[in-house]
Amino acid sequence: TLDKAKINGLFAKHPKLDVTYTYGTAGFRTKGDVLDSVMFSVGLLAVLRSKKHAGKVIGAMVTASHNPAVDNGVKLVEPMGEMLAQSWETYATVLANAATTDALVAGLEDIVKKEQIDLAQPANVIIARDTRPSGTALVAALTDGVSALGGKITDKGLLTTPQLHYITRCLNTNGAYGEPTEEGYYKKLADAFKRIVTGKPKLSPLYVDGANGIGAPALQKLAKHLSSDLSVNVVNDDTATASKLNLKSGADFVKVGQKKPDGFDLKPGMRCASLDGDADRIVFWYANQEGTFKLLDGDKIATLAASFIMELVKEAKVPNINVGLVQTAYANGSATAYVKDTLQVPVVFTATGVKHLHHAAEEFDVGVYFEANGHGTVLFSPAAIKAFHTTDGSTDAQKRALETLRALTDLINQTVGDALSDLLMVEAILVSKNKSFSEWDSDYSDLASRLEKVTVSNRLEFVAVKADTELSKPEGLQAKINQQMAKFKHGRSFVRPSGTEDVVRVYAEAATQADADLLAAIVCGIIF
Ligand code: 16G
Ligand code: ZN
Repeated sequence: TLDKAKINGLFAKHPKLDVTYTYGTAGFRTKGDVLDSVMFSVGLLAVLRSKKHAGKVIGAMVTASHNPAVDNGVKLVEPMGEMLAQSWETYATVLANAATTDALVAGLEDIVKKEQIDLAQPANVIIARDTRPSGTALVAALTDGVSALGGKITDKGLLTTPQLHYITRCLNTNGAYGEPTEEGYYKKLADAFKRIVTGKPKLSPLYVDGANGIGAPALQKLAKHLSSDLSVNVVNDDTATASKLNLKSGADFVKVGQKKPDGFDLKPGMRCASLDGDADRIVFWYANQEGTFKLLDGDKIATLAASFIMELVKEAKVPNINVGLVQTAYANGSATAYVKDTLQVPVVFTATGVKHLHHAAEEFDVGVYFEANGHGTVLFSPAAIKAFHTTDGSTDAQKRALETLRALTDLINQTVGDALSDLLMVEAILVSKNKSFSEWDSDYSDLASRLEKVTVSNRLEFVAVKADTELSKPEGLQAKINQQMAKFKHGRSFVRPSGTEDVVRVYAEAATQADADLLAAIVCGIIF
């Protein structure tokens, strides 16, 4: 049974504020100073989740990703490194909103009963945080929650989100996935990268915007393992000045604003990339010969990866490997057309949020998934990994393709989208194909797009359906949006309530930037 006195004693240190919390697309996320009680409740839930998995390690990551430095949040990681099972999100929300010990204990008992949890099982939790100042106290609050139910918690300190996912999986697979340490992570990635690029001509240096977050020191450490094989310069690496986190920098700033971050003197031909605050997103960018800023977003990364892997699979002559791509409504229409028509790879659409894409990608032998915002990875099925290891190549070309595929399965983070792993994947592909950014960019040209947000009185009145491409509510609104879309060449627009902010998002694309801007403005006007 639950030790109510102990729970009561520790809960008293983390009183619930008069705030309603929701476990959303990326866990709990709000201002760092209202999260103390939430962290405590997440600690409790993590213990139950671990017990449900017979004591396997559950990860807890304290981060607010690309949001400002004053924000924070937390998300739970399943034993194999995926995001928390969706069916448990409601439990998280219930516990976070319990204001009294009685309500909290009732909530816990309800979960124990519904999930038939054996409380005698052990519980193990690991926790890490990004560089936000509120992180330390929040880790302490979550630790109290774990202790309140007698669980064991290990603080892994400062890590990127994907590093915590990686370590969680390592710990639950007896090292089969790699060494369960930050060093082990760098070693695994660096070794796999070398297996692909060694002996091939090098590319010019890559300038990486670290968003003044945890990704900056992490990339510097990774680069040490790669000395001569990768030339990177980390810019925006000031993690000591908290307020600078994601400020006029980072993947989100660059993608949404379609402009370069602070700290760069962009010259034609320079190769650049931007990470986000917890290093699970990356976008690439450069200036063309005219000096114009050009973005290579998640869609471009996905198409680059899909086409490279398709080629390798053909060359390696591994039978019955189906390659598929997963996108969201935010994918540029040109990207989708290119994948379907030119690469001839099937495309599946899911709702926004990594967990949806991740699960859809698991249906393929090689499932490439990326959100346009730069969050994504490539998943290899166990059957595919086995086939790459057991197929004997008869020609040199076939052997090389097989070895590259094997290396890619080690290089690409299998748990979650990972900016550092994706950075190395893109570099490995560009080195292998001897491709410049502008050559990569010329695979297809993006339709112009615009992303806006609108503050409405109640965003929950907006219900998105069909993988976020249409609104079912408020009634009649979708028909009005359709009417407007039809007026523009290549016009497409959709509206969805944000899962992370109290706003409604509006996306529009069209043949020209002026049209995309106008369509977005019109749709904003309709919903406001
Ligand atoms: C979260 C999601 C991201 C999604 C974004 C949408 C994860 C790890 N992150 O950041 O995938 O693109 O939310 O935000 O799932 P929105 O709902 O506010 O538009
Ligand atoms: Zn992030």
